[in-house]
Amino acid sequence: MIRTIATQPIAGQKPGTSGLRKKTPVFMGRHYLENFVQAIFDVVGAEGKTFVLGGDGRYFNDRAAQVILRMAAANGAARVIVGQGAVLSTPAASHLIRLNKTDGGIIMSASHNPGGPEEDFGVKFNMPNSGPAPEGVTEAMYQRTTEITEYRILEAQDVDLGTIGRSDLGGMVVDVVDPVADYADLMETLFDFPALRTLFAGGFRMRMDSMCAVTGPYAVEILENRLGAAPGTVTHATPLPDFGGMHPDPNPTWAHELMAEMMGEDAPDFGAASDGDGDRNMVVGRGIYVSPSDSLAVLAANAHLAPGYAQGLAGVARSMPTSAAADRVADALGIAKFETPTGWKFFGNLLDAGKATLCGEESFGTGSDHVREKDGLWAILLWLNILAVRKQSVAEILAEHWARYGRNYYSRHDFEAIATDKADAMMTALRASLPGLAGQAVEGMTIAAADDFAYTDPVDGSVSAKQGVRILFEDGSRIVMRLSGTGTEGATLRVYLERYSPGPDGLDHDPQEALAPVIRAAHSLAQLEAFTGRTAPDVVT
Ligand code: G16
Repeated sequence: MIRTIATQPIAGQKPGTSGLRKKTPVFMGRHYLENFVQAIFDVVGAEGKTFVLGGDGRYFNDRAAQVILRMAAANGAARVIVGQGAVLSTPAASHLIRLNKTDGGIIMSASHNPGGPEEDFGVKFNMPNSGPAPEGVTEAMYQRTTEITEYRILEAQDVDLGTIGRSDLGGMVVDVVDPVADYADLMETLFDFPALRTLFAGGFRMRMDSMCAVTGPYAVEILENRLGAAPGTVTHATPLPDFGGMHPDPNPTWAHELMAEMMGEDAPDFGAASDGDGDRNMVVGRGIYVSPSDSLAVLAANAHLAPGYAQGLAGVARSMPTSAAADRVADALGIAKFETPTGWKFFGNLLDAGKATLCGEESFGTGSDHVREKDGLWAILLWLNILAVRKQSVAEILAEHWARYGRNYYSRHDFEAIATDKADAMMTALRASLPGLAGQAVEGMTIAAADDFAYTDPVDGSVSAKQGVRILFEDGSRIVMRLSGTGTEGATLRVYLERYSPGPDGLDHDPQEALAPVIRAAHSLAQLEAFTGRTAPDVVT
């Protein structure tokens, strides 16, 4: 029986950088999930449609899936394809949308944010192109949540999501599928699996930290089962509802176990980590950390070594705060380059239009046109393919890269859980100061230009303004500041720092040392301590 439940708008259901993310108790509150899901269906329409559903397995994932399925049935959906156990990594969900040509999908994840009864939960909608809904669509969903008066839900028992197979839910088909198989098959089409098997058979050692999150089963299947990496290569391989208390964010701060092993004695040849929902990646060589911006540049320069990209790249896109290292590669290759706002959704049109093949962000996201999400394991496999062909270490590949293109020293400093009014006041003052900055000297560097990044999508002409403050120096150094759109507690200030060294000397400094004057300039220009009381970042990437 379909029930129509009276409800009222709930304030604050505005999707951020990537869907709606809130504290789990908020999401579990009366009508909270239901209102948002109804708003999704009201905007995209459910009648007769097919959707994909899955999540990163965090706390409340299983219950939320049952609610979403009953609401999909009540809203007239024809079919929902669900990952077994209601689990799908974000890139695997994106792939299933494309593979089955569905009308989109709902992904339950708060990505790299911690999970658990007191931590974070999230829901986002992906379009039929399999990418995150663009701003126009998420804004319409938000508007709908401000006027909602009722939602529809089927009265029914839980669907068995633990068993692969087909069932019926109030006339809607529910197909429970293996979450890993199709994704792993896709990877086999892109990379030289025989060469990777030879690499591992030759004693190549790898450590993959799945951080008790969704990539565990994917990484075990692909790396250990299909490629023959030693059993135990994948650590923290069992996904847990609270990620074992870990913060499933693959960066040097949170993936410290991996970092310690890779910097230690007898380190493996290659290390990698992925996040809560499997779309982020961090790669580390023996004794050397690869910044995400450098990783994008190296992948762009070497992608043709993998079969899936042997024909070359149409273009490379990066988010604005990501370093310009990839631009130098694009220029050398004579291919297009794009600079978009933060948020994977901004790459969708470029990928759909065939303008960009590779995309990447400083926030540990890298991907290609094989899906419309960033893809952690994909990036790790592309690195492995490059290592297998070049037969060099990560350190050697980076050194050669910098020698050829110069080095964009780069770091991001995060200041977390700042009181929102203080962070807003700081950004307002900083924005107000922008017109007068050009020509000023700070820390011995002269400011060439300062603005607030605005983006006009080259495909559909949509404009996104206020995407981050940029302060550009005459020597090519750069400071970017913006407030995160994915946090759930106060405001997170992200300070992105970059300085270019053309080489041949000065390519092997510690990034924090190389960036020291840029860091000091950022603090003084934003009056960071005066506004926020903070002097040191909580996370450095
Ligand atoms: C999301 C987005 C990314 C973005 C990142 C950080 O990643 O998909 O495009 O770069 O958040 O965004 P912000 O700086 O606004 O916090 P994920 O992995 O959390 O889905």
